[in-house]
Amino acid sequence: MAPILLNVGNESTDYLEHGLVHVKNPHLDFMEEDILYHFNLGTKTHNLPAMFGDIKHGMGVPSISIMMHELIKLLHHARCRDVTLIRIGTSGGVGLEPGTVVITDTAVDSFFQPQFEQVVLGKVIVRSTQLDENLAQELLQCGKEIPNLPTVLGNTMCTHDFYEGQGRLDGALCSFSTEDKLEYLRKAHEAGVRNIEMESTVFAAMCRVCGLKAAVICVTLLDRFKGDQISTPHELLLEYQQRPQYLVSHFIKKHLGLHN
Ligand code: R2B
Ligand code: URA
Repeated sequence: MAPILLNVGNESTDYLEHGLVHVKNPHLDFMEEDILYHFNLGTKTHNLPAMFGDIKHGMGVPSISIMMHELIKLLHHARCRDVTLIRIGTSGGVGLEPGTVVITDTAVDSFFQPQFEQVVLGKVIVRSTQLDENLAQELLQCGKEIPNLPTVLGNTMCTHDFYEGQGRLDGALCSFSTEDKLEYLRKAHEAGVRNIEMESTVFAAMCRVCGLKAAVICVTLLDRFKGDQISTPHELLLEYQQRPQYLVSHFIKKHLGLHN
């Protein structure tokens, strides 16, 4: 019989230093093969490190739009029903305490318009970025139910660049003054923008066209009125990044009736 190693309460965290993903199951080490039945993959039949070892998520509209095309086709082919998609991530805050979770009311472009422009065959197709209002309200309520999780509803501006495109003064190029930057952020704030990121408009537009209920939840890493550089300590950044995940897991548990 294979030895069973149970290391409860005194678990090694060496894996964290190597950046590896940890599975909390000592039995796995003694299995000759692990068949991932639902993915139709196995550790003997497939070279998983070669197939997936270099997977990284991209950033911005082109990356998420490619992913959304294939995800939506997957959901279609799999005949999934009543699907809800939630984009979670990080963002720069506009007049908010760092660490605030923003549930997107409307995803807007750099002109504060609720639309995404897709160039198709040399012509611009304009798509609405309206998200599901009831879902946003439900998520806001979930945020309120979690202690120490500052959550607000606001518009999210999606840009095509992290530096000049978000009015940063610290890029390799900068063609504007500090006052120009602050004026733009003030206008954004007046238009209801509470955070800035790089994927929400195309995500919202594609979900809407395909009839998918969708929401966007991003934590703010800094207040852009106060600066551009993300100098928050690493540990705190990690904690911030978990906040949208907490909120979504609370929402899922409520829906599954697992919440007490
Ligand atoms: C938020 O953070 C990333 C840029 O740092 C980008 O993917 C986004 O939307
Ligand atoms: N992600 C962004 O797109 N902007 C920020 O300022 C922080 C994270």
